[in-house]
Amino acid sequence: MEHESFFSPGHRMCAGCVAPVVVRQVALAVGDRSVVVANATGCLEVASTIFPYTAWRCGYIHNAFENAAATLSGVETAYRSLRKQGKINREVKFIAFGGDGGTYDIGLQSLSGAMERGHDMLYICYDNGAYMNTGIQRSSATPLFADTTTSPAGRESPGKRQWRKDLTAIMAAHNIPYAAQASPSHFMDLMAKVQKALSVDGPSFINTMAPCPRGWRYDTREGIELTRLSVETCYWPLYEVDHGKWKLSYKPREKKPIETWIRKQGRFRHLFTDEGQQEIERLQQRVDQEWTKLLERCGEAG
Ligand SMILES: Cc1ncc(C[n+]2csc(CCOP(=O)(O)OP(=O)(O)O)c2C)c(N)n1
Repeated sequence: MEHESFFSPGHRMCAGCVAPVVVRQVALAVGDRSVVVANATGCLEVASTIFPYTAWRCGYIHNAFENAAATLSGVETAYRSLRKQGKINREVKFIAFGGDGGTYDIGLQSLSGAMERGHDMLYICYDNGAYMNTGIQRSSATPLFADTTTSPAGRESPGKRQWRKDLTAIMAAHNIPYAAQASPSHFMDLMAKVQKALSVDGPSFINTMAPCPRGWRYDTREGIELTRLSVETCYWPLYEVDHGKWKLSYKPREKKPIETWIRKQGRFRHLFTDEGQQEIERLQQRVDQEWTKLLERCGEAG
């Protein structure tokens, strides 16, 4: 018999939003194991728990924007104690979901603390590249040159001026048993990564791409295609760091130019002018540099 997913349809995420696709894929990988989910404030939480309804068919905690990992640390510790006392006999898995604002930026210290203390939990960031829920403000995950409400493109500025923070590498630097980057376009890979992350003893982290039609300004049908192009252009490479060992999960047969990914997004429209060509080249150079660095880390260079 098919198990019931811990995330039900009928939530109120926007049409074309990829975050719920990610959660469904994670739920498929989890199967019928018992889970407790902690969810940082953000689109996923706001649109899936509109009182008196909820899309979550599991133990679910909504907490402040910045402390999903800290909250889950406490719950996981209480669980270990109750298990020791023989008051709980079944196995429970702990999963936190946070957007990039709640993970890369404002929740980073609580996440870092939870990872360093070694709590047995999986933290999943659904990275849509901005604070989408509150009106598309830039985050440290926003790509270089993207137009957002707090990094507006115009005569004075080409959009966001910084490259995105490499959060997956920062998590790997915590020397946790498992860290990975995934994309729902490669769902078998994403689900295998969730399985691995849940099987390790201790903390694990998965960073997954999750486009937002409002913030990226794309046709609602194209969300998954955009995740695929982010991987094929090597803007969002798929890899894992399993007990310290870096491993590439997927190598595009032919690396596509970054232009194929940004052309489909309204937040980069300002680059498609004569002057913008220079910026597109800078973007390409940075993607190439980061890709070479990753190949070296994974022992795939040359
Ligand atoms: C300490 C604090 N600052 C700001 C807010 C307002 N706030 C709620 S959700 C949100 C943005 C969430 O962005 P992100 O984590 O990227 O998730 P998304 O909405 O994009 O899914 C902000 C700024 C808050 N709730 N708490």
